[in-house]
Amino acid sequence: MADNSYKESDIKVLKGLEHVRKRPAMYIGDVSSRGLHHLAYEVVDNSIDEALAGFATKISLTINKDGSVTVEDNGRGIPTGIHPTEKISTLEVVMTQLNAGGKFDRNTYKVSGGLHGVGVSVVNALSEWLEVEVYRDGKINYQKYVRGEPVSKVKETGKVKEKTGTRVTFYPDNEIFKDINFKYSTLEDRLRELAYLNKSLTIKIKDERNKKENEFHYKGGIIDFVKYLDENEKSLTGKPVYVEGNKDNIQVEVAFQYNESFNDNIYTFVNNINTHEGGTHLEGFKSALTRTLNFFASKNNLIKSDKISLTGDDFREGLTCVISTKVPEPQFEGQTKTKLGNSEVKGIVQTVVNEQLGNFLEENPSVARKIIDKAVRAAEARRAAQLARETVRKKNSIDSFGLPGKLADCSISDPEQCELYMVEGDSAGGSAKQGRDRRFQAILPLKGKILNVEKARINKILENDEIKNIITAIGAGIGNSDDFDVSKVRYGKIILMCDADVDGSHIRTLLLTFFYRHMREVVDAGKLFIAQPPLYKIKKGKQEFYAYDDAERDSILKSLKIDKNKIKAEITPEGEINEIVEDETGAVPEGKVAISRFKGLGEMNPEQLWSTTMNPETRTILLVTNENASAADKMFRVLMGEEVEPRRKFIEENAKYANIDV
Ligand code: 0RA
Repeated sequence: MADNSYKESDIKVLKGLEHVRKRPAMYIGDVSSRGLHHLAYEVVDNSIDEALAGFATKISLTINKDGSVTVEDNGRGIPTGIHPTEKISTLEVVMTQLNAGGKFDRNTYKVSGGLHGVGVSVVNALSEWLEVEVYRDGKINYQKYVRGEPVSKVKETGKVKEKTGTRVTFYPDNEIFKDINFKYSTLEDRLRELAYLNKSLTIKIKDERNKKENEFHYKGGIIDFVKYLDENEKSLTGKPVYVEGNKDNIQVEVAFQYNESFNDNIYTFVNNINTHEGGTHLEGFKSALTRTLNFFASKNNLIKSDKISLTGDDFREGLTCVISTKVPEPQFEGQTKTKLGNSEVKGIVQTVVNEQLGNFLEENPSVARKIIDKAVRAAEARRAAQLARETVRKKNSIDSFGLPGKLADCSISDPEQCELYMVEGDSAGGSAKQGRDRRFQAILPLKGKILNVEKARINKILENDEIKNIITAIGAGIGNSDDFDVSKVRYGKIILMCDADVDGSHIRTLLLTFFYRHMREVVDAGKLFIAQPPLYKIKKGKQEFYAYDDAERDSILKSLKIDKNKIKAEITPEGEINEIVEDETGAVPEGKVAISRFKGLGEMNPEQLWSTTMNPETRTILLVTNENASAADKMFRVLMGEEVEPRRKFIEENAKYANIDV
């Protein structure tokens, strides 16, 4: 598809779907794995619209053995009669014409905005093939398409009793998408979220490739969502507080509770779309929460010291909240078009929360006291943190350029070209300092395990030396919008380099937790990466090879025409083959082969570290992304929180998929 000779001026008007194939990113954001999954969401969204209109109650998604995806609902079915102006089946119009679905206005709260609601025809255009079956008026109607073009007319292929609905099966076009492999867990996270947001719906997911399946139906809706997010936390409020209301066709639902952690987690949705950047609904909630709780506290004389004033931040410590709004004509703003702009929504949310939360506090004074107590402790910690921040700042202005002594900085000053390697251990740090390209690569060695920020308040975090070094090396502050400025980050890439063992993965998780909780903008900006050191070195004569996993090791052995079962090898309990046959010069005699497993980065000399893990020409680094914020949040809480049992279970269930080796 990539046609480099194409210029805007060459072709004035492209027919709808042709344009989708020329410029897929304009419709689905990008053609990475993210865009691929967006295809499935788009089809599901059409079924969700049918549910929001009051007609569908069940939706199922199946990843088929061949890698195609089927989405089926029990709605009215896409109309199949002849379209009044197009003179062909309406089904064909909906499937092949851009934005045709919109003309029907099936419901007030369409899932549209941002990249949502581009229409099922976009999915069709970007699929190698797509089949649709409509169950309506006692008949089955069917049509197939190849890259968006029908290969036959709409045909009646059978009869049904009672049954109505729509079934779409599509196989993404690998001329458009490099990777057409759907990830079960990614789709599962989104479908679970949709089931929480639409309490009358039952959503099933099934993976025919490996027989995984799940079914989601939550009678309690977003109340259940909050409980799920806080599954491993102790609730301060007993059960979530729930408020709802509507005005001028705008519907508001909020569920929240407090737990004993120090994080705040507020998820906001408009017409089922996660508004990552917040907006007017969030503003309305925050201001009502602060006002109502402060009012209750002062009315009941709950703040003993007059030195303390409680701010919004204090009232959000330990808060887990889901805000779901339905807005007829949502305006989306912000960088990623996920910020609600409609100003009228703020007042509506504010009124609903003020009134109903006020009543709740009056009726549950002991819960109210607990919330206020927690906020008071948060305020005290916030004051201590301010002092700690000032000492960090002062220390910076005294040291030369304020950078930590352990940091070996790079010489180029343009941040975009620079990389910061955060390296586990002083010895690997030393090798990295010698092996690096000092023009653009900086090294910050980290001593042992950094503080688990999941279990510490901000003042304690700021007292930690290792964390202070990280903050000053990055140079953009710490925390949310006010205290962190992503434009000041001193490096284009921040690369975590840890050993490929249990301790290494623990340290990596601690670092990821720190970035996720306290420098989320670094993650969102796509600046955080994980280095991939090799696991094995294979030597034959003077030749050396590196393998990054077992499969690569085996394929190297195969290309050297060596049967791994025939080498006289020692296989350790970890499954490693350990036969090292080197002479005093370090060479291995021809025919013989040496395989060694790197136990840690420190075992590699500077040249090896450079050529395998740091040289931009040859290394592999993994970008850390945050696809689904609530799923990521839950993962960190499970991995780093207080409770041991859920952690063990999570790791057992995910070790195969998530590259977490324990
Ligand atoms: C247009 C009009 C009508 C339904 C749909 C589209 C529809 C589309 C999809 C896509 C997936 N599932 C769907 N279910 C329905 C309704 C027209 C009518 O019957 O009045």
